[in-house]
Amino acid sequence: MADEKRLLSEEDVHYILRNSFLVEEEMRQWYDNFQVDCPDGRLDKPRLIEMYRKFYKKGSPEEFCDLLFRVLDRDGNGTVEFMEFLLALGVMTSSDPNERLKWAFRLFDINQNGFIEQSEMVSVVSALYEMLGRHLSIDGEEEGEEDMASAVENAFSRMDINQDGQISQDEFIEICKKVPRLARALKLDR
Ligand SMILES: [Ca+2]
Ligand SMILES: [Ca+2]
Ligand SMILES: [Ca+2]
Repeated sequence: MADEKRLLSEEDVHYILRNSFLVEEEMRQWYDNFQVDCPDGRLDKPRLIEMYRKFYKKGSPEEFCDLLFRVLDRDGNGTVEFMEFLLALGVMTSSDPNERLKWAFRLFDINQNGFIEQSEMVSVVSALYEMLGRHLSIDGEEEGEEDMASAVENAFSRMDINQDGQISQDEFIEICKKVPRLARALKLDR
């Protein structure tokens, strides 16, 4: 516990327990993992990419990590502190699908204007393609890169319920719950 004070104050611990679905034991476990990967208590972008490379050996996770890092680094100081990491983790492992989808929405809303534009969806999906080595399935079938644009267009228009050319958070959450296969393809499902 003495060591943990470097990364987390008691106040932080209470904040996370109050605001996430993590229990204290899980938090301590993640603390140990985080410390192995990031001995200085901070995660920078190259290290995040390194972590993802271990899981996606055939793909290139750089682009995706770029997008992910932006969401993880809440205060935008260029590194992900353990606290920020835990907050994201708390949401991603939440048992409440609304919380998980709200988090995913932020990943898609790259310019943070509160809506997902089609170009943003293309960016995120193509980053996923790159990471997975171009084996992403939107409608149950494996698709090549040339199909990606039309698959995204299709997904986008299904999500854009009021057809105003952009996807609001409500539309996003509603359709992801209604069409779990779509959510799965976009890696929003666990
Ligand atoms: Ca930060
Ligand atoms: Ca946007
Ligand atoms: Ca809309």
